[in-house]
Amino acid sequence: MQNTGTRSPATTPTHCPYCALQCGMNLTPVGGGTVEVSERADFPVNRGALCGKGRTAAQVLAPGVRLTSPLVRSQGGALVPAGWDEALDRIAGSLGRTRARYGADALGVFGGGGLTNEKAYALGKFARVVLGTSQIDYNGRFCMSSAAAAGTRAFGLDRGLPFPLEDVPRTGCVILVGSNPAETMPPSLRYFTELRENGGTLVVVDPRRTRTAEQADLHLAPRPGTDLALALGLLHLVVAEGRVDEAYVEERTSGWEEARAAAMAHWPEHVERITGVSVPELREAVRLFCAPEAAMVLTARGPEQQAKGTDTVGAWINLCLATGRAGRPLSGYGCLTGQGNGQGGREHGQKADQLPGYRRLTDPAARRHVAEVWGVDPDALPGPGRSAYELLDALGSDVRSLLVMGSNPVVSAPRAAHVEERLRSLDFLAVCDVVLSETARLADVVLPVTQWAEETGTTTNLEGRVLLRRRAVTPPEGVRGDLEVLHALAGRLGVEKGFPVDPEEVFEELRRASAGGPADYSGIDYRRLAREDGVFWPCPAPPPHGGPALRAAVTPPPAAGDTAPRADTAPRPDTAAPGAEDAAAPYPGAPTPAAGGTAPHPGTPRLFLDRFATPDGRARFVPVAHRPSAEEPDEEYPVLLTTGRVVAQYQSGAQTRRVAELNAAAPGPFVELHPRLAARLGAAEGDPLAVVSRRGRAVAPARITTGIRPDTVFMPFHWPGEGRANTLTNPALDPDSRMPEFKVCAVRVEAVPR
Ligand SMILES: Nc1nc2c(c(=O)[nH]1)N[C@H]1C(S)=C(S)[C@@H](COP(=O)(O)OP(=O)(O)OC[C@H]3O[C@@H](n4cnc5c(=O)[nH]c(N)nc54)[C@H](O)[C@@H]3O)O[C@H]1N2
Ligand SMILES: Nc1nc2c(c(=O)[nH]1)N[C@H]1C(S)=C(S)[C@@H](COP(=O)(O)OP(=O)(O)OC[C@H]3O[C@@H](n4cnc5c(=O)[nH]c(N)nc54)[C@H](O)[C@@H]3O)O[C@H]1N2
Ligand code: SF4
Ligand SMILES: [Mo]
Repeated sequence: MQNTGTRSPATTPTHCPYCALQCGMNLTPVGGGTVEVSERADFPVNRGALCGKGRTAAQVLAPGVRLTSPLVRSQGGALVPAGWDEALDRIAGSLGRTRARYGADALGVFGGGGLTNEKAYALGKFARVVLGTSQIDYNGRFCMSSAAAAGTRAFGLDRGLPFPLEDVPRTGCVILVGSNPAETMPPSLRYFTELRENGGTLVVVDPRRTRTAEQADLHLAPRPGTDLALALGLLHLVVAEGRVDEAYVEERTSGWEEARAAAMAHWPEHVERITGVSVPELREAVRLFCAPEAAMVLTARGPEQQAKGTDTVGAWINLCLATGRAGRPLSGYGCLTGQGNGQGGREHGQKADQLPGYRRLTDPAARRHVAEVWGVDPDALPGPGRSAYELLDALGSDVRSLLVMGSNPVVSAPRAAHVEERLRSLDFLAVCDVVLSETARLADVVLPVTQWAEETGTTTNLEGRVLLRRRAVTPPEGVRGDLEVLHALAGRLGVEKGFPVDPEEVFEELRRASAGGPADYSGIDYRRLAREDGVFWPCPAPPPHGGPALRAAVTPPPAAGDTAPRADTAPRPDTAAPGAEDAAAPYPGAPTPAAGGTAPHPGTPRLFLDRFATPDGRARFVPVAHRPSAEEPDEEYPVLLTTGRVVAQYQSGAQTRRVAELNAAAPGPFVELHPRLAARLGAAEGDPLAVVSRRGRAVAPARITTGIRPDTVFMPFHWPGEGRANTLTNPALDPDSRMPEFKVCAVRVEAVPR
């Protein structure tokens, strides 16, 4: 329950716009357009703590910083202010013409994991129902998609953390793999310090001695791209040292023999040669992980953003399964998602292969269910489209027009110079953003939208906790919400109904669309979210599900006509409530609502305690073997480049590069390198270095530290221009998740004469 305590009446409790922790904060307008951010101690995830980005987030609400008028490309080629009607007419007219000429799949949509659940849901529906295109994906593909693929493969269900963060300090050991929460989620560091205060141990796996690694009992610094071998080496030792939990493996898993055989092929000495982590260090990690009764493995982008990210996460999951550390109290595998709605953003249909409720677009039952909620013919729903990088790569050829909502790929996509060139080759680009991002600068039309604090909506944090972000301030003149944009474009494209502008109305429809799916939100509503500290999905509605009150909210199908693509012509009778299976637990073994059927479902903070979400209830081992990165160093490109984040900037920097305090703390890109490599190059601290890969060249000052492997350089990716890390990165994709290999490519480093 929220303790609103002594808050002033003008103060609104809400959540940070940025990362997946979704810290609670209070916002108070204090006049003159200024909004004050203050501590909100009652929210359990951050208990009042905020990082610098959160503390300064309200500065981006100021009219001088953000967009307040639509912009259209003039005859002379400049972006000039325009009215909303003109801007919307241009977008709808252009999309309609492209579709008439080239077909619906010539229209692309690129969404974002920062969008609320309501926006992500409406965007996916807009693409499939209004545009009729299969070509939609989003930046979350660049984020946690490998963990999602591996989690689904092993457990039958993907939710970032299968337990709340509050469990972390109470387990015995945590292995943090390629995760730097000291910089990427500072308030969460407390969970790891408390773990150690409670006698637990922390193992950090990172090629760099990060601020997080400095807190660890054991820091393993593998060569970038070798986590798969590392995890296999640990599993090998688990077997060799007789630490397999045979009873658990027998009772709760399948596929152990094959996975065991694969691990046995990875001798510790062999793993040491691949990873650079010594055999004694491997043994120590196994000892720390296996000694206590409970333990966890948490991964983030380090092992996931690899062309073998899915198998890599699979290898860490195998380690958990062999030792009985999944689906038991205070034990398990989890992925720390990244963006504000990194979790919910992947559940409700902006991903190329998914429908709301985390349903698969290729599943006929899922298509029937969602088509019914949308009032369209299931056969009219397009199939799966291209993944994010493949979509960007197809711009200007197969895909001629693009709508971007909530991403800045000019800075954040791999092989960014190529992506920028593809964006420029489009017939038409429309961007909805709060600021004039590098991607918006290339657009034919830019729509200025309202921000987090100016609108209500839900997000789902890294724990699977669905939260209510409340509107706290009035938006400036001239901006409109993303939902209003979709409503207006749908109307102009002939779909008058089904795109409400009220987020609660959208959420009510999302509930029904998600009902019975893996990510079932049907038991959650705004009233409940306003009372509770969030509700963990799955949270099915109590049976009898979908009684008259809920069903009455079904949005009528869009009127048919040649501009209403693929919509069912005959309004569907609002047939019987969904079958009994919809009212049942969202997956076999999930907690069901109390008998009697009227008590609200409490939500599911902890998954898999009784069984996994697979058909037989067993977690699946997957036999995986190490393989090299898509690009290994050679004579021409002898050094490994890895990329990531610094505490004071967020993502492409579109928002945080507009805050003076953050720029002072992190003014620009840099190349982190070891003194030995620096000496070889004759480079001193601050000297400009050129980093050259097969895709391009970037220049940034040297930052010399013994905290990085001598064979590796690191660049943060938050800046455009000369120091853009993504000019260099390799778009080699994971075969399962289609994740690009942001975390490893081969480069050459050269001193640049000043
Ligand atoms: N300040 C800040 N916070 C953020 C964000 C931000 O942009 N800025 N973004 C948010 C988002 S969307 C995300 S996804 C999260 C990301 O959160 P993190 O995953 O914690 O962030 P990264 O810096 O991308 O990567 C983590 C670590 O992986 C290491 N690493 C690099 N290569 C490898 C490798 O091959 N193996 C291993 N094991 N480790 C490797 C890097 O050295 C780095 O320290 O942060 C969220 N929070
Ligand atoms: N080299 C390298 N590249 C990476 C990564 C890496 O580790 N290394 N990490 C990858 C990861 S994990 C991620 S998540 C991506 C993120 O990369 P991006 O997708 O570029 O992320 P953001 O900078 O958050 O972009 C969000 C954009 O949407 C705008 N925006 C914010 N809120 C809203 C809203 O409500 N509506 C609308 N319409 N717009 C909004 C912001 O102003 C911003 O321009 O980068 C990836 N790129
Ligand atoms: S940790 Fe994340 S959610 Fe919390 S204040 Fe910082 S950016 Fe915002
Ligand atoms: Mo991310």
